[in-house]
Formats: sequence, structure tokens, C-alpha cells
Amino acid sequence: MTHAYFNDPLEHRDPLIFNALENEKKRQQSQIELIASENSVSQASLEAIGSLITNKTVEGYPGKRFHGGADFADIVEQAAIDRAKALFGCEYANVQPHSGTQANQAVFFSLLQPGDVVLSLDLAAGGHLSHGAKPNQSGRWFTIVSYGVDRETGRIDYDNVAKLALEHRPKLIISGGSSYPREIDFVRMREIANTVNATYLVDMAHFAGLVAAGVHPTPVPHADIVTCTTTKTLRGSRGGLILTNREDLFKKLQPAVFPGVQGSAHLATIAGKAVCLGEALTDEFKAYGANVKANARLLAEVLQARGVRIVSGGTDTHVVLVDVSSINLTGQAAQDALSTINITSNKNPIPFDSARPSEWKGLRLGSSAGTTRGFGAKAFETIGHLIADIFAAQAADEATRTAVIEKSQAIVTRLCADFPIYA
Ligand code: DSN
Repeated sequence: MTHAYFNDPLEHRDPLIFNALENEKKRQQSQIELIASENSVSQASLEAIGSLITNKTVEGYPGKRFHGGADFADIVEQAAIDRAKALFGCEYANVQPHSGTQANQAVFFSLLQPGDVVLSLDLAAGGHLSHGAKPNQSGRWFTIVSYGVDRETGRIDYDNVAKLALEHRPKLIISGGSSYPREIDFVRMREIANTVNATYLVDMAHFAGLVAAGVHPTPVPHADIVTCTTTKTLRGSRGGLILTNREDLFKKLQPAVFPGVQGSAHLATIAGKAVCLGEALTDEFKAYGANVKANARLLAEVLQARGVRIVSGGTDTHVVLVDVSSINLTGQAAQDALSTINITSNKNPIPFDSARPSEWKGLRLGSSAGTTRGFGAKAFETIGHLIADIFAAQAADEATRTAVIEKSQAIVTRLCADFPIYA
């Protein structure tokens, strides 16, 4: 082992990776991030995520490890557990899932046998891959029945959920997903689960930060198990959590995470989770959550006023799901159009959409990252108009489109300079 091994900066040791990371930093600084699953972690989180606790191997849980030297690992993981419990008001928390998908995988592993029936939200209606999509392990190994949304309102059709539950007798019913922009009626879903004696899982990956901030109803008192990620609205490190108030389920979930579906814990990520959960316990975070919601609502209103259809007519969260077929674009064309003016977004299916990504009619926008940056109502109003302008420019002649792009790029550059990140 050479001394240089411990001292050589990345720039010298691996210029390819150094340059890619520097360019990624510049990209984040100079583009407006509207991908609803993204956010910017704090400098404190970043230090924890990049810390040398990454060197430590641990299996098991605090106080009951298979490897020695875990004293400080235990402090870190126990802090993450305690903060998760305090933040979400629950009795038990597992902070080891490497992702939201692995949190869900552990829930499936703890409760189900291959072939068991699961009732979950259809992907196009806003569900998530790990809730039973065909290419995912959940869809391959379990019998998935999907519920959807009402064609007119874009809201979950609870009567249909109840009907499907009685017809298929699922063992597990799941709420939540990636692009459902409305509050979910957890009370009604709990009642439906009770009628067929199903376990009720809420995956609050997207709106966990809004729950933490107290600006969104909490699923914790209604669900048997709640999973989430610590990225997205919680704006922390990239990983998952499992929460429950049921001791009997927790006893099954602990061995389901380790050694069921995971090996050693990722302690640097868990340290990052502890930091973001601590930050989310502050009043500052409550204000942040309220702003995220207000900004998303404003963005939806501006787009609607400019003739762009918003799925479900608005939002209760950070997600604005845009039906870009209303302005004769595909999701891909809309995403590409926004990228020409340095706004980042993602194409997305909308309810009843085609199964082919190239034909999707949706564009998903989110207010979490912009709000972290400091964008308020004025900035989001400007962003709404920038989006509507570039959409309209797609039908214009090339000279007009070029003029819109140049003007919009200048506004984006100014907004990013006025609200700098990682300066
Ligand atoms: N499900 C993906 C998303 O919402 O973008 C990643 O978490």
C-alpha cells in the first residue's frame, strides 16, 4: 500500500471519472431540475455519503453484528432508526434497504410465497415497477392484479379497488407509486384491505418528505407497512426505509432485509439517511415541504392557463403530470424540447397510455429540487411560461423556435445564477 493511495486526489488518479463528476456538478448547477424523483442533498449529507465509513462491513443490526469494530456503525445506524421513528411517528424502522425497490422486495419476501396475489396501482396510472410490473421480479414471481384511475377525474377508482379485492382476494394491497399526483385515501384503502384480510402496504417514496413536513396526510396509522426512499422529497441519500407499528411484522421484516434480500449494510448511505432524517425534523424542513406543494400547484396552474392539460386537473403533491398530447407532442418530444432550454424532465405514461415508451403522452414534472434551490412562486411562474413557450415553439418555423430557445436559455441561466447550488 503506497502513501499516494491515501493522498492522491481523484483528479490525478482517475481523470476520466473526475471530469465526468465535475461536468455533472456543472450540469446540476446550470440546469433547472424538474425530474420529480430528484433533489439536491445538503453539504452535510454529501459529507456523510462520501465518508470513509464506507470501508466498514457490518451484517445484522445495531448491537447484534456479525463483524467486530461496529461501535461507530451502531451509532450511525441507531441514529437513523431513531430519527425515522421520530419523524414518521412509528414504533419500528429498518434503515438498511439499498433502495425503495429493495424495501418493497423485502416486504414481498417477508409476507408472500411465489404465486400469491398482489393488488397494486397500474404503472400507467402512476404505480411503480417494484409493485408488480412484468419485467420486475415482483411481476415475474407473483400474481399481480392492477387497479387504475377513473378516466374522467384521473383519481383512483376506489369502488373498483374494492371490487377487484373481493374478486381476487389479494394477500397484499399496495398504495403509492411514481407519478400519481393526488392524495390517496388511506382510510378507504385500509377498509378495503380489511374486507379481504390483506396486508396493506403504502409506498410513499415520492411524497415521504411532504408527510415528514406535515403537509400531506400520513399513511403510518392506516398501513401495516410503509416503505419509502430517502431521496426525492426527503432530499437525502439514495436508499430505502421500512416503517411499521406492528411488532409481529417487524420480526419478519428484519430478517427479510438481512439476510433475506440483502447482505452487508451500506453504512455511508445510512449515515446520509441519518443526516437527512435529522434535517427533516426541523422547522426549516416544514417550510420547505409547504413550498414544494405550493410551487407544484402554481406550475400546474400556469400550464393549464396556457392550454396544457394536467392529468387529474392539478396536484396535491410535488408531481405535475402533463398530458402533452393536448398540445400535439409525445412525452419524448416534450422532454427533448425542454432539454434544449436546459430544463430536465422525464417522459412518463399517463393513465390509459400506450405500453410503448416512444408513444407515451406524458411528461412528469416535479417541484422538489427547484424548491431546494430556493425557487419561489415568481421563479416557478417563470418556469411554467418557459415550458409553455417551448412547447408552442415546436409547431413554429425554425427561426421562431431558435429565437425562443435563445431567449429561454438566457432566462434559465439567470435563474440558476440567482439561486446557485454547491457554490
Ligand atoms: N421510480 C423512479 C422515479 O420515480 O423516477 C425512481 O425512483
